[in-house]
Amino acid sequence: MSQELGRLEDLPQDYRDDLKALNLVPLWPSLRAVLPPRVPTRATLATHWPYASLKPLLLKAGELTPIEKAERRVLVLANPGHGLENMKASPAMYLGMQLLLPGEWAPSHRHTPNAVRMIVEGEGAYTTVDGEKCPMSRGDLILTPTGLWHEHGHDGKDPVVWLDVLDLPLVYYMEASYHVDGARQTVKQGSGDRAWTRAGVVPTTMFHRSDKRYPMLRYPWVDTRAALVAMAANEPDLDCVQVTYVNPETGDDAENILGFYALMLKPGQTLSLPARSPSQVFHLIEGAVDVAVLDKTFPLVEADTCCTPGYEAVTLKNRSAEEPAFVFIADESPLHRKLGVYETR
Ligand code: GTQ
Repeated sequence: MSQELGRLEDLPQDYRDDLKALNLVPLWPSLRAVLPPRVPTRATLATHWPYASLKPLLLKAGELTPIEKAERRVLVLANPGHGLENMKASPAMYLGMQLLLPGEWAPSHRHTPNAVRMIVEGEGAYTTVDGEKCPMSRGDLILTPTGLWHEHGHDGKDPVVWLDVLDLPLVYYMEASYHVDGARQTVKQGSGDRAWTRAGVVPTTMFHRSDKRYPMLRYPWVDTRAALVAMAANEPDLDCVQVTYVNPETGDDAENILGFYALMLKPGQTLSLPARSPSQVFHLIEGAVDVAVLDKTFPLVEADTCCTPGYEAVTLKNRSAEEPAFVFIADESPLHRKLGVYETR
């Protein structure tokens, strides 16, 4: 039974003043707000960022602000429900579209928030993470986990754009967000995406001593896409053709706080995802997909991004009856699971 509770105004002013002077606050006027019945209060609004409208503004930033004046030339995909200045897509997720022009250099640094990059368009750029040079191609996922040095370079001819996904809002909220600048990294031999080329056979640990917490930093899209296509062909009745980006040594989520997935929708398929506690981000790599949540439907075209609040069912519909569609998903599941608040309804 939810009963009307006393309001702040019900208390005598002198009593309220005495509380305030001692940094004390009565709970009961705020109890229902912080513990609402059954469903949490969510500031996250379902929001769509169409790439076609964002891209000219990102290219304009390339003219207006030289890389030296930006360090990272990024337009943040901010959720209006959280206040644009707070730079959140959801409580724990930050999204940014980053532009690197041919010949530009984004210098080495490391920071406490974890990041990944989903490459949106352009060839010839690379990011060096922990000494590993990772070429960037459309659809590739590249990790820059907490504490690892990273810098971006571009030897190609055309602008390169990628989507940054960071757990910055959470780490900032924890008062644990900071960065350190560094010198240009020396590129080391070997790359994780060559060491772990096939699921099922992994380098023998006795001979392949990986003392790395993050052994695989780059997940090439050609491999991820092929895995999804093979999965769909192997199990024609499987509804949710989805893979999780994991640490290939442990099988754990690739990073600690946010989860990353790739989903294939078969031609004409409609997929209903149950209401789950974490917020989600959908980025369309290939095809044409409607994302429906609450009273909104976002008609995603390639390179579009949208986010949905937690505790709501989401329906994905492939608008093409002929071609499959491929979606990159980021969510807050690892965080919710670690905190013990993860739910499916
Ligand atoms: O490329 O290192 O979108 O440090 C935000 C912070 C990108 C990056 C962002 C960053 C980076």
